[in-house]
Amino acid sequence: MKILIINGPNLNLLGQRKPEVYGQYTLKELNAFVREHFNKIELDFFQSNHEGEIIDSIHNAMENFDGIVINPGALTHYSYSLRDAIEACALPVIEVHLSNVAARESFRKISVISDVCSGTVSGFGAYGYVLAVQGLINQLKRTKQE
Ligand code: CA2
Repeated sequence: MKILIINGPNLNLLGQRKPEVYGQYTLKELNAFVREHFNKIELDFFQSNHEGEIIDSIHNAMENFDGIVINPGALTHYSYSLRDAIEACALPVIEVHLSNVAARESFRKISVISDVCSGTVSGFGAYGYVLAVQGLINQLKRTKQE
């Protein structure tokens, strides 16, 4: 089983500012934390500050991965191109956020991708990525059995 984990704009800054909101881990540490929970699953990690590169990575994932976990950063709240890419890709996609977006500014309460994703995890910090990957694995196993 192969899963792609995508992080969007500004998530390369993790660990440098706002630890009270986004936690202490750098992106490298976050990726290592997620990886150490899954030794039997192939995980690939991609981060970009550019919407088009993220969309390209979703298109390319169709050939090479079984599913995607994505934290699209602020693209979550307004990117219809990202939404279209997720809807068009035949893979299950789980949306993840480090912070509890439902408890923050009103623009963050809006996600234009949630309804084209298979699930959303929000507010559990780095552990949310582990929950998202585990949820995706369970979903993939269930659909294989059907
Ligand atoms: O809670 C999340 O994971 C977010 O997706 C993070 C995005 C934010 O725009 C979403 O509303 C919620 C932003 C990531 C910004 O990352 C920073 C990291 C360190 C310092 C400043 C920003």
